[in-house]
Amino acid sequence: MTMITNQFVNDWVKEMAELTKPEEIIWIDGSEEQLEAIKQDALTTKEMLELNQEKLPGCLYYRTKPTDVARDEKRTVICTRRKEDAGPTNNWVDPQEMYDKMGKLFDGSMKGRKMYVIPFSMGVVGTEFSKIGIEITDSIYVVLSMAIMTRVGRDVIDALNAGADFTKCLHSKADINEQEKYIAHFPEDNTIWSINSAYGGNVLLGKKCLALRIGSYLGKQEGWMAEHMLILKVEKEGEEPKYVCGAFPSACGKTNLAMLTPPEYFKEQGYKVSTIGDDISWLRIGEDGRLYAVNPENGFFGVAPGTNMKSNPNAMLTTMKGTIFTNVARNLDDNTVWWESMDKNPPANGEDWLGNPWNGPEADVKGAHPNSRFTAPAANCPIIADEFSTGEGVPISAIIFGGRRAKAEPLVYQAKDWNHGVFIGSAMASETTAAANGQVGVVRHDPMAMLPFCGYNMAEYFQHWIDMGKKMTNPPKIFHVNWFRTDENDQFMWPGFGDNLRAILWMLDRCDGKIDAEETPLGLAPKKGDLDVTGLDLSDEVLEKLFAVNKADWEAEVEGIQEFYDKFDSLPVELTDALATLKAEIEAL
Ligand code: OXD
Ligand code: MN
Repeated sequence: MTMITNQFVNDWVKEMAELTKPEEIIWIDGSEEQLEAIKQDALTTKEMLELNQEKLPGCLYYRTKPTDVARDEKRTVICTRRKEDAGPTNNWVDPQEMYDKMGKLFDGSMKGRKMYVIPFSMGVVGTEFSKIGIEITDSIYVVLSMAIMTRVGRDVIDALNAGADFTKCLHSKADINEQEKYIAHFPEDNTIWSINSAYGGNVLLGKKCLALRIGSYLGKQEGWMAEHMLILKVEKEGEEPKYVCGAFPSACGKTNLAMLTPPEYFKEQGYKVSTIGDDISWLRIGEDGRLYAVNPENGFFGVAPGTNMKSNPNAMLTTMKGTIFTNVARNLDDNTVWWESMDKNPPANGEDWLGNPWNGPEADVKGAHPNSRFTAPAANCPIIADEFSTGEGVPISAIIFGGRRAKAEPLVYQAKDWNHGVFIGSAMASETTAAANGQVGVVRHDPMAMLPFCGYNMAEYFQHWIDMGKKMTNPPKIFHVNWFRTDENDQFMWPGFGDNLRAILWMLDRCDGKIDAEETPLGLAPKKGDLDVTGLDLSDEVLEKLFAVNKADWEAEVEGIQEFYDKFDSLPVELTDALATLKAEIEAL
């Protein structure tokens, strides 16, 4: 029974049902009873398994096909009428060609299955930032995950009935045939089609597809920004809270940074950190000329391996209830989950992510897939900030760009101004991770950590950044960080995790104009003594190496940036000028 009186919605759902031919149509209103009944269906068919309900109440286990464990960038396409509107960094297909091709795959793909219609909102319904979508799917995993990751409920339906515009999202797992897997975006039609995958990043269409690819396109049209950024709140007792955004490529520690625990030394001084978002920011300019951010999501889709009570206790506690675990290992003794480095006690009576018997202490294969995930409600996070649930934007003091770089990139430096910061973001590179299919550990250019997520031509995206800067009277300061620099023995030199707060506090002091900085060819670096390293076992020599700007490394970097820039027909002159300046300064070293 439809609860929707919006004729556009009903017509579209009818059309999609005629195409996919499901046995039954179920409208999702987000009520607990409805989600519980659907969950029971998934348990009956064994699509999902229930975990130990005493230790992990409300938690479920889910496994994807071994060929379907990460985002598939080769099969992700942007379908604009003109190829140049998708730009040189996106896969492009003509929209009609893609509709025809995928239409054939969707034809009858839900025969004998239930079709779920999920009205959802990214952002709090009724706020300036909210955007509504409707995802049609034949996967219960998608229904239950969307109920965690987005806002699903009566108020979304009311907004649609009041005439709200919406993004049309169609998903079918079909036969999960990787040869016919496509994740297609039609920004000019506000439409997303995804078929033959059941991995979160390809099928939870509110996240990467709507909130970033379609979102970035809408942002360009409407004068706001959709970014691959966490949002963090830093408070010191008796002082105004400060807010920071950070863009890092997938699986480079955004969730850890977003939930960081301050070292004792800083706690004693009254510092407190809380989380607003761990993956996506939507940013708008406020009347006061500052940049305001919200997290449009409602949950965390985090990488499990490496998460533990030391590296990220807040994430561990977040996943203790109402969470879906995907492709992790199972402990068959107590029906709980395990992943690499969760603790030092892998289960002997276990099952790996492929479902094979797995004796953890003796196994020579991993128990969990490196890109195994938890899907957890943000409300579970012990340090979630109040501002998360109001959905009102928070004023951003600093934007951090960062990558995973063994060499070249110093621990932290500041851009000289907004445009220089845009240059630094555009020139970002990082080692690839297991979050996307393909080789791991290869350095690739990933501007603003948006390479896989920008829904239009990146040259125009850079221009949009420059234009946004012009509209702000008080823009955030921009910084670059690298927590991952290694020494001659390939050992990390910086402790990372909670100690990253030290770099953030230096940034905030810079934002407040409390301290000076040192000019380097890359930007503005901390003056000796300004980065508080009290209590760290870090020699002056190592500290120097963390900040070193090596001429040969940077000659190669400049060449790499030039090569990346050469992909574009034209780029904003602010960026090509900044590259020329950098080149000259490196040559002068
Ligand atoms: C993610 C990703 O899942 O970036 O957040 O892949
Ligand atoms: Mn991400």
